[in-house]
Amino acid sequence: MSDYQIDSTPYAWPFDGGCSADDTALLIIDMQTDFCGKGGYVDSMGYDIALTRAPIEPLQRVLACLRERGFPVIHTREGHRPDLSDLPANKRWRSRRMHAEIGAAGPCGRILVRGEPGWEIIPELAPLPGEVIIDKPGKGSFYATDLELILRSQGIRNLIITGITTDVCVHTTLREANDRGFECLVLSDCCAATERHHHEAALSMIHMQGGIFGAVASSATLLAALNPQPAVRVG
Ligand code: C5J
Repeated sequence: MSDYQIDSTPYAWPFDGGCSADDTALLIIDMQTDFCGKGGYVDSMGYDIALTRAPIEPLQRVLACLRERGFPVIHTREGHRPDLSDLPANKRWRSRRMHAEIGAAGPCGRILVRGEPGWEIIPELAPLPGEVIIDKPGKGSFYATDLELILRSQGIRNLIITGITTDVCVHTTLREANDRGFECLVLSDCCAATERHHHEAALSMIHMQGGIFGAVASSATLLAALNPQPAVRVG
């Protein structure tokens, strides 16, 4: 497999020179109706879903390119069991205060409950048969899931991280992954937050201390690295 290096900041990613479909996965976090669809959880809390929908188009381009090149794709879904036995009381209390109580009926079914329409991944980014889907009860994709076991079993060392929201589930997953020694690249326009300044701050934090959690690039930069232009001969 060919090796790629991405012209990211604050360093060229990955740190050790190159990545390929053998050791690198695309992780798409929580692109569910509840986070970016009309009548979902984020919409019910009163946020502007134009922000959380912005990554859909760039993500479609990245997904198509990485699928074509054989990179593993892993999707996550945040949600709780229908009996809410895995829903912490403080999470429920907070969501109730925001008028979007987890487990309550809403326009897209019961909010953030597994199997409900709002919990589904949006059709624009639907997983293909055979792609891994991680169901998680929390913000981090490693907490109470088999994600780490799957990554280690497949020899994945590098993660290209995308999805929503940048400051919550993306950042929590990024930090969990970094602590476990996974080398992470966050695609800036393939993520979004419910507030633009939180998105910017979350991306900025990744750059601290020489890339404390990894590196950041745009989808265009990633795609340029994956589709190198042939050199033009002059004269
Ligand atoms: C939140 C998420 N924001 N996917 N979840 O509650 O970021």
